[in-house]
Amino acid sequence: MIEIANIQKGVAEGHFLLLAKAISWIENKEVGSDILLQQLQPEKVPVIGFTGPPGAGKSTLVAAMIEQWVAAGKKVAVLSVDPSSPFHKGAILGDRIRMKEWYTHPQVFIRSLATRGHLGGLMSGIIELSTLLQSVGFDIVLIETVGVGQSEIEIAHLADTTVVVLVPEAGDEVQMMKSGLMEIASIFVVNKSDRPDAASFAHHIQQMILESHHGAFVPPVISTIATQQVGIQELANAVMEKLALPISSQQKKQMLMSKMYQLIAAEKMRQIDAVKMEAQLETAFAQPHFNIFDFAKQYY
Ligand SMILES: Nc1nc2c(ncn2[C@@H]2O[C@H](COP(=O)(O)OP(=O)(O)OP(=O)(O)O)[C@@H](O)[C@H]2O)c(=O)[nH]1
Ligand SMILES: [Mg+2]
Repeated sequence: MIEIANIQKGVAEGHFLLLAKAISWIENKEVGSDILLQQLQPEKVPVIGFTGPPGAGKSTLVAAMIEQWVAAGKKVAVLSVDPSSPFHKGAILGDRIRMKEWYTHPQVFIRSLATRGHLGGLMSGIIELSTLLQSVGFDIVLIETVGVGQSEIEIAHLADTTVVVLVPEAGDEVQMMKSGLMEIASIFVVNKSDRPDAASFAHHIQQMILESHHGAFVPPVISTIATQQVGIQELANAVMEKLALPISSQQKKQMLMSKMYQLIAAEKMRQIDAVKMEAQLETAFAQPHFNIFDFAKQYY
């Protein structure tokens, strides 16, 4: 059994071996890992999501943000999530380079999560691990997700603040924003602002926000050049301003509800033996009046 107090002690001293072990333990659903989760008492540690299309510069931005917070004496944890497995290897190798100096820093813990190897689903894995990180002495938890589609929107429901990273040449992403990203973004970043047309792209995003946002909070649009540290201070300020805004109990409840759905769905799915189901399905499908709803009932 891994004791939370011992993980906390390690984090306080800048040793993350036990934390890494606990994470693998939770990921693999080892016996006793559920008890560890049930003992967690998360602090009010902000969870900040960075999301956007592959190669937008999320990791470079995250690395730059880490620098800001480390300089301010904070302990930072990063979960790097890649639901689109084909990019996975490349992304992690890239991150190793992009975040090189932070992999060994005593104030920084970085962990990559792959879709596979998560018994019970990626989303519930993120909920478990971010709650663990909030409970063992970090001041900030960052979640980087590559995504074009539903996954990043789901992840946004788990974060207190979501930074959507776009690049000037984004075309499809802007289309996609209309169908969901617009609602979940707390802050828009136009990274790679060293590229031509960056200013007009940022202006375009601004227009879209003004046209579609009806709430009291209007997400800011921040232009950055992550590789040159341009706009990083502004981004850090915007994140802090967003985090300082009060959250209604309704919003809190919604976040918890969304987490509950993920946890329950994952647990239910974990109980299903896919190999057995496939075999049963094969037999059932061969019958003349196969009906999927009738077949599914045995799993409800
Ligand atoms: N010109 C320019 N290049 C940048 C900027 N920010 C990042 N890059 C480069 O863009 C490439 C991708 O950067 P990453 O930080 O790995 O992007 P990412 O969004 O984390 O990528 P994935 O995790 O693979 O989706 C790298 O070669 C960076 O050096 C920028 O502001 N300007
Ligand atoms: Mg990355």
